[in-house]
Amino acid sequence: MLIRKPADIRPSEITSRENYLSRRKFIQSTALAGSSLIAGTAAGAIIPEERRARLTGVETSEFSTSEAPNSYTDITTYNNYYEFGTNKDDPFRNSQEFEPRPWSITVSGHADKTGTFNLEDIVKPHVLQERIYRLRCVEAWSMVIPWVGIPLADVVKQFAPQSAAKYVVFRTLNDRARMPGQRSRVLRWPYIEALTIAEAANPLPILAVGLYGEVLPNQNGAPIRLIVPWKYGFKSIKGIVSIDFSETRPRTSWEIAAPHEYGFYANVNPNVDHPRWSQARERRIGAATGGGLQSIFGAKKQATLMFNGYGEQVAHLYDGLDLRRNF
Ligand SMILES: Nc1nc2c(c(=O)[nH]1)N[C@H]1C(S)=C(S)[C@@H](COP(=O)(O)O)O[C@H]1N2
Ligand SMILES: [Mo]
Repeated sequence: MLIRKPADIRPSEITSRENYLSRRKFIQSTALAGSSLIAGTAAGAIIPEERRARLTGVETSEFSTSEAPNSYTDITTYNNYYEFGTNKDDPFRNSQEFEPRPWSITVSGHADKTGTFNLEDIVKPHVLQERIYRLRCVEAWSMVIPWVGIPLADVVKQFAPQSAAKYVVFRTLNDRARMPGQRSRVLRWPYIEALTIAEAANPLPILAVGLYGEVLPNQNGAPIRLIVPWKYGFKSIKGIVSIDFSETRPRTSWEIAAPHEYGFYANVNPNVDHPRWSQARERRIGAATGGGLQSIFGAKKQATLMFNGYGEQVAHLYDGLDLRRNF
């Protein structure tokens, strides 16, 4: 009998999406029953280097949606990652040679702990969590994605920001030899994104290191990327190499590219249209079309929710702010 390491066995080989969902329910119910076998250990997260290796000690989260996740194929072949090209299948096709290890992150600015840290040392103190989140792209499509990651708020705390730190600024790797899409001037490189310190302290944002219980694929932003579920997808920056605690608000990538179309806040808002299209509805990638005429014209669109449905957790962050002006 051929015996393989767990890391060599892809979940797609051993489980269908339906099995994945029922296995999740099982994990949730046993976690509720107080099993410490499945819950993450205090020893902390370890991210294997091998592609598609399974992550261990992953806890579930109260913040996960119960909506059915998109398929692994949808999530890993329909991507925006302009560092690897601008077509939806370019990141999948052009990122396979990318080596996301070794990886370090430089932390700078108004914080007690700054310097350059190995990825492992940043992630190790934390317990991995699965967060099944809706992702709403500014292009009016959406997916449901089972990320694995660590709360951004905990990572921010780890570096002890000072009172002068008003924004947390993230940058992607800038290396046109490794990221062929950077030879094009479609965006100013490196990709840059930022959150206010209050947004970064909210429990929802995570730094994702995994997908579907496995190590994060390159096209989804390996080895580490931000996820901010109430904002348009472009805030969720991939391939992060630096975190800066800044007193001033930077101009972010899409703001620089088209300031009248993309603002700093980028909160999902069905009431504020993009200048060139409506944001009221969205197309769920991979949604069943039901056949007939609908399958010819594509899946029916569904209503977009204010703050992508996460208003209960985040609306208070914008009290008194005119969201039409601060788009
Ligand atoms: N560095 C970088 N991060 C990025 C992008 C990008 O082009 N470069 N695209 C953004 C956009 S527009 C979206 S919708 C999400 C897509 O994430 P996914 O491909 O993992 O679904 O990544 C975001 N993060
Ligand atoms: Mo996007």
